[in-house]
Amino acid sequence: MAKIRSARVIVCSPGRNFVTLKIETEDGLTGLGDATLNGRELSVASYLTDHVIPCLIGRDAHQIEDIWQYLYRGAYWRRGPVTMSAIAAVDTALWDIKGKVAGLPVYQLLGGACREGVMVYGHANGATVEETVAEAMKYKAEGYKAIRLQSGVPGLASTYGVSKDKKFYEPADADLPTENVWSTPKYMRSVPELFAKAREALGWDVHLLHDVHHRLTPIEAGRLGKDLEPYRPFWLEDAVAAENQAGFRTIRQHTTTPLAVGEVFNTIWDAKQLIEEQLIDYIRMTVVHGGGITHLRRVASLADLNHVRTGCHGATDLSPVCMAAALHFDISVPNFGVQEYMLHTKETDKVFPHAYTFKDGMLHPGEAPGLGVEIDEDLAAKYPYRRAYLPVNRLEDGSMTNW
Ligand code: EZ4
Ligand code: CO
Repeated sequence: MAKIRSARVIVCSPGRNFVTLKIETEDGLTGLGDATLNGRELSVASYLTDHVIPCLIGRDAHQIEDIWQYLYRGAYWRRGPVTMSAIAAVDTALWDIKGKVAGLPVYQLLGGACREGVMVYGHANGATVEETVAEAMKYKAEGYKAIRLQSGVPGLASTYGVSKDKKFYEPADADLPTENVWSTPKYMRSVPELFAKAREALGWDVHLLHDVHHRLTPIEAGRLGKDLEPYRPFWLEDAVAAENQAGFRTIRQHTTTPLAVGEVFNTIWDAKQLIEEQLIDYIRMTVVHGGGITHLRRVASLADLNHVRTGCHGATDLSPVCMAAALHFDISVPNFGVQEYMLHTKETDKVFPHAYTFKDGMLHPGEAPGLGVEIDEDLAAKYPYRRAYLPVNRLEDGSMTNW
C-alpha cells in the first residue's frame, strides 16, 4: 500500500505553457504526470484540481488500473481531450511512483527493453525547399536516422511546421489565434519537389517524413501519396482529419505511401476502425493525450494485431515528463515504429531535469527509478502561465478550414 497523501497541479511557462500533476504518497514518494493540452491548459488544470484530485486522496497509488477505470468509467461523461489528458497525468504519475518504489525505471515494469534505443525523427524546416534541405543536411550530420521535412509553399505567407526559430517550433504563438491562409493546389505542387530535392541531397539511407496537418480530402491525400511514392517516404502524417475513419479507405486504395495518424486522438475508440481495417501504418497517439501509459499500451496491443506500429507525437507542447513516459513505452513495446523528437528550450530542460539522453539518432530513457524526470518548482514559479493559442486557418476566399 502506498497511500496518496496529496496531489497538486503546477502550471508554468518556461518558453511555452506546461501543466504538470504531482502526486505524493504518505511515505513521501512523488510521481509526475504531464497534463498539457496546447491552448487549453487551464481547462485540464481545473479538471484535475476541481474534480480528480479530491477523489485520489487516500487511494493506493499501486492500483494503477483500478484508478484508471475509476476516473474513466466513474466520470460518466467519457473521453474527450480534457478528460483524457487529466486521466493520463494521474496514470503517468502513478507509474512514476511504482517505479520509484520498485527501484526500477518504468520500462522494466513494462516488460523490459526490447530494443537498444528509440529511433527519433528531427524537424527540418525552411521558407524554401533549398533552406529545408540545408536544415535536413544538418540533422543528418548530427546522426539522425529520420527527418521530417516541412517547407514554405510559394504563394502562401505562412504554413504549418515552418518557423523563424528553426529548432524550437512553437505554433501557439499569440494570445489570440493568428490567422493563416491555405491553398491546397499550391501545397500539392510544392511537396513532391521538396522530396525530390531532399533525396538528391540526402541519399536513400535516411528516413524522410512529412506532416500534412489535416489539410487534405481523402482523394487529394491519395494523389499526394502517389506523387511521393518515388521518394519512398517513411510516412505521410495526418493527411486527412480523421473524425470519419472510413475516409482513409479512399487514401489506401490509391497509394502505397505509409500513413500515420492520431496525435489528436484521445482513446482507442478514435483509432479502432483505422487499426482494425488496417487503413494506417503508424498510430500517433502519445501518453499525455492518449489516456496515459495504461491506455496507450492497450492501443499498441490492438495495433500490433493489425500490422500497425507506434509513432508517438513528440512536439514541444508535450513536456519532458511526457517525453520520458513515451520513451519508457517506446523501448518496451514490441511494435514500436519511431518517436517524434523536437528539442525543448534550455529553460524547459532546466525546469524539468531528466535522465533521457540522445545518441546516434536514438533516445534512451535512462536507468533512474521511475520515469527519471523531476520538476524544479522554484524555477518553475519564475515562469508564470501566459495565454497562448494555436493558429486558425482559412482558404484564400476566407472560408475556415483545418489548421
Ligand atoms: O501541431 O503539437 O507532429 N506534430 C504536430 C505538432 C502539433 C502541435 C499542436 O499542439 O503536428 O506540431
Ligand atoms: Co503532426
